[in-house]
Amino acid sequence: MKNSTIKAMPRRQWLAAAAVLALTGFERTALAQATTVQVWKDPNCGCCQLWVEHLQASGFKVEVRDVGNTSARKRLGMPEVLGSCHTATVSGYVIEGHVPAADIQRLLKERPVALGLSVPGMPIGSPGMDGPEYKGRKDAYDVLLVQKDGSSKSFQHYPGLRRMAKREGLQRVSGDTTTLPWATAEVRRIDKAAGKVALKHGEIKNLDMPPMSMVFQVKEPAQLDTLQVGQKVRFQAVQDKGAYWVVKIEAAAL
Ligand SMILES: [Cu+2]
Repeated sequence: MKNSTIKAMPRRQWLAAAAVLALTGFERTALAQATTVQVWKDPNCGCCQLWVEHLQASGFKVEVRDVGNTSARKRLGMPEVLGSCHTATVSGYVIEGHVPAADIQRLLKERPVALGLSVPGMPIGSPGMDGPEYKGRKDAYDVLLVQKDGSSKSFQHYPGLRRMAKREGLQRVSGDTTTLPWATAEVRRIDKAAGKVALKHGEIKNLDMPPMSMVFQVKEPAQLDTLQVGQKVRFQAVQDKGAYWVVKIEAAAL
């Protein structure tokens, strides 16, 4: 009878859902292994590499393009304001920044209509930004579900492990740079055409960023003219539009 066919549908769907839930961790990993993630990143980005390793540990196959992510992000339609240090694609979705593998797996399971996921900036405690140098610190952040028109909403919230009050007054965006503290660094790579510099830097107090190797956009690339790889420098940096910017950089006093 027609009626029983209609009634049987939800049950069949329920059984299919139950079958997915019944998969063991090993089987889920095997499913993920069939999935390839393509990642565009800068070769000097340490936290990007750690994120790649996080994906691999979660069972994804990862193909890395060490050519930077700015043009890939633009081509793939991920808004710059939601930008981070690396851009990826997986099964027709765009993944920007330090998105946890679990959220990518959920995205691929639920397959919502969307451009993809983004974790703008580089929140400490997100996968790849969770090394020993952060001493277990976890800041609150959202994984955003991003639509093709650039709109976004929270896909998953991570509450973080400590109160944010202490971080009030941090100068994260550009503004008055005269009061910015100086940080020290060694120049690792200079890309004047792209307006970028890779720095192995000490603590950046106003960004609450511990010592690490990072690629920065440079507000005034002419400042790179006199610098050389291996040189000790001092610099001031801000966070703006999902990227880290050097607003001033110069040779460190000897
Ligand atoms: Cu990063």
